[in-house]
Amino acid sequence: LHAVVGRHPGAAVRRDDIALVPLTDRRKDLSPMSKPRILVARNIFPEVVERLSQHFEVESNPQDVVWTPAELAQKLADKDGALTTGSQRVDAALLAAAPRLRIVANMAVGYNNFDVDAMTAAGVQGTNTPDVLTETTADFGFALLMATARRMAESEHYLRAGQWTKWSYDLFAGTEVHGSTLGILGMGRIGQGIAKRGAHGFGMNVVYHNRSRLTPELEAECKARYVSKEELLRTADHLVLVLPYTPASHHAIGAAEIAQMKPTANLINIARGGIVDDAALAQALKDRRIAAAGLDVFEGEPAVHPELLTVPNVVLTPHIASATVPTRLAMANLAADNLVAFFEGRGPLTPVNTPAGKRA
Ligand code: 8YV
Repeated sequence: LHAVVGRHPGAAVRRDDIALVPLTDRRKDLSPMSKPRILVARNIFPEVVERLSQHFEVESNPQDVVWTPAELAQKLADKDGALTTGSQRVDAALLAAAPRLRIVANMAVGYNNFDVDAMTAAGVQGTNTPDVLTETTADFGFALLMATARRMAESEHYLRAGQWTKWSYDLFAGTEVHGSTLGILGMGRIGQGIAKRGAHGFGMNVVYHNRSRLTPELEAECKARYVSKEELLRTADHLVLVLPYTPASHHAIGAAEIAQMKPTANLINIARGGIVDDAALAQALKDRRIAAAGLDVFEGEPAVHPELLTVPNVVLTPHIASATVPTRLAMANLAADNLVAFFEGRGPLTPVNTPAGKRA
């Protein structure tokens, strides 16, 4: 409850206008034409929050508290829009608790945190941040591939632990990158970026599998050949996962798929936790059924399967594939631009759904 003075804009303030009313009612009463209210659900660049404040009444989260779903619902009870990251779940229950909410702008290209059908049915617009992170994320995918193939994390730990006493012919001998076969599962923009790096930079033979085949022009640009998932698993020396996480891609790589891979192969996941069965992967790495893995994403992250923390032949990074300052800034700005464009009536820039109806 907040003490409120002057319930009618422009009216002279009288002592008996002072009332204790809930903050939401107060704002409604004070200015029916007030700016839309926006929640910025995680701490982001202050300059982007500042820019949003020029258009909206903003509640931000500078302490970067990771709100529970119930806390998030409570914060959204009086909001017209939200800027989220991949860690806030937007589902029917949340939407029911946020009757004014009209748009959720995700600061991520992936939007598996959205129940898109529930949003569409509720008339809530969703947006994401494609394109601005493509090359940065492809760079990281390739970096993780290299680090995994050439055992960079494992060998660094060994050196730091003071275990390096002499050269030996097979000390951390890894897998060849140049001239090898690069397999890509999921051939969207980021997959294509990785394919180009592999084909043009490292002379790799690129094969891919995707729900739909690329045009002949794009296949030529990427020097990539379309194969079945079985052939991809069987032939890749380095298998990179860059597909969206959906019910259909849950555990797309499990024990059965790993069993089809070469014992010398490396598996790289920069897509989403849950696409790989982490328990099955940890067991396979332990048993050396594949050579190594590079993982930027995990089932149930930020928790990591305890077995993955004990096996040496895995490179683990904390979901940082898009993490360069210019790219994260571009992502935050695009999410903000989506909110501004939407409330100015210009329509969202990068929508992920077409809501059935409109919320008032
Ligand atoms: C984000 C990502 O950092 O864009 C994505 O889909 O996975 C990352 O770039 C993460 O989702 C936080 O929003």
